[in-house]
Amino acid sequence: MKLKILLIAFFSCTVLIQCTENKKESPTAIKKKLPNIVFIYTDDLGYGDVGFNGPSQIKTPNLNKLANNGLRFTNGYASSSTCTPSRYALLTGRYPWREKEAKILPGTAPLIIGTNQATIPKMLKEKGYHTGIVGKWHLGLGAGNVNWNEEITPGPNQVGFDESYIMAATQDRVPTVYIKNGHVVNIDPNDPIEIDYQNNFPGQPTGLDNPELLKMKWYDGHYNSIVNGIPRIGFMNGGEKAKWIDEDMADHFLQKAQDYVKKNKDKPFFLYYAMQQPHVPRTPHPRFVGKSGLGSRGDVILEADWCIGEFIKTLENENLLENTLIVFSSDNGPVLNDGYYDDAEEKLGSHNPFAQFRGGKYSLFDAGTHVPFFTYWKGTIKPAVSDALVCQIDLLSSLAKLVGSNTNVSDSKELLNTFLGKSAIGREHLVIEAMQYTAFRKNNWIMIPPNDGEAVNKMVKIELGNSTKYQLYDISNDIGQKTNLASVYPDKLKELIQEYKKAIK
Ligand code: NG6
Ligand code: CA
Repeated sequence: MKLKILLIAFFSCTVLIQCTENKKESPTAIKKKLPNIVFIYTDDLGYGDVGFNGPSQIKTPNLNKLANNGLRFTNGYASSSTCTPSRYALLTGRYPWREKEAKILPGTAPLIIGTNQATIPKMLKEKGYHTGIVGKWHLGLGAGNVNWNEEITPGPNQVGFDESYIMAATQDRVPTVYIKNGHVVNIDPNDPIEIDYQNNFPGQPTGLDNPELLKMKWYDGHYNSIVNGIPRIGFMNGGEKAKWIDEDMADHFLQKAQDYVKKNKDKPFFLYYAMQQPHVPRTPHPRFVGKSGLGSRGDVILEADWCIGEFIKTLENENLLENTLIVFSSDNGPVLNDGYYDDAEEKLGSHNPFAQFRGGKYSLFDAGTHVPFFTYWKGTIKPAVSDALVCQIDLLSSLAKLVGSNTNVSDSKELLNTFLGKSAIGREHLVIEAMQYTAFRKNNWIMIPPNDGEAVNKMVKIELGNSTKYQLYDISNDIGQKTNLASVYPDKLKELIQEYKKAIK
């Protein structure tokens, strides 16, 4: 009997202690401890497109203000020189060349992130965060043969996002609709959506057959279904009421990002704001048309900068700026004509999106992956410039450290102090990917192993960095990768080859 009483007393105490402990973890307490985290991610923005990296003909005052009051990285990298692989690495912390499906995806591709895989939003969710994505997804949806008129799953909501408001792939690929938590917005059961990347639907005009219907002319690749006078990649039928208006997209995503912040400001939140600019088709809102003097590519960069300014105002007005870590970067380097005639080349003038780097989007050369990158956290990160080698792939482990999670993916290096400006030390080396070929940077050396890829993409006029010979560049003296030193420094070459082989194991 006595024992029974003792046992009951013991268990009651344990329950009581646990309750008090749980109380300590109340939402308000979590909020005090953990900062909000926002990624602002642009699409195809070059190192030289922004004012904070040096002279740019495009005025980016909002970005400059954040970068100059934050920590600007001069050696910040995307994992890849195209979108899907970079986004895959950003969210999962896993090198994209380890996943054969991590390549530019059509709008009908199945989800390429495993629902059991570690992701940043999943890791943060486990730590009490509310997680959201607004903007470009491009990591596949569903498990094949998606019915766009029903719930589309798995997608962002199955890999860690509590809320999602996305476009499926790219602005130039069908379906040209917004998808909210797995449902096409404004879907009309009487006008069902059908998507096909091989065959057109009977009677539907295309960019190839109906040039008279186009307000933007295609140069390469974009000659399938016409939406809003713009020819796209892939065929789409139905869904008239659900189609987005390209010129409103920036305002639309901005509004959704602002709404997300206002709705979730009382919990720690993670927002991945994946902007569509300056990817093609470049469709600035009329308020920005002609404002850059550089054609629509410049105009949409002005638009993106404005959106970021408005978004920051929301954080400010909600009194969140001092409790929010902002990370800004781009998914890959710049490109001028990426398949439409839009004056990006013709009106470039003296503007240089590529900065001093060689190559561009799609390239193993540095301009493919060496991107604008800064962190900003008012009152916590001191204004500074860091030369540390960092990559977007490192955010998973670094944020895990920040929030006290033990999530660990070996490709993702924990560099929290580097991202917060408390350490100048970055990663020792990095494997770079471009169209599924790889290169290796160690300190200031870049080694490109021989491959069978083409040297130049003639359509976009970009050198891809491929060669059947070994290439070795010392970017401390030759940032433009002009002189191949492979035969001058055979020992250095050997060293890099060995370490590269170890890294890709
Ligand atoms: C290419 C498209 C290009 C762009 C790119 C993906 C052609 C000729 N080019 O295939 O316009 O959509 O894919 O860009 O079709 S990314 O930034 O999403 O990786
Ligand atoms: Ca991109």
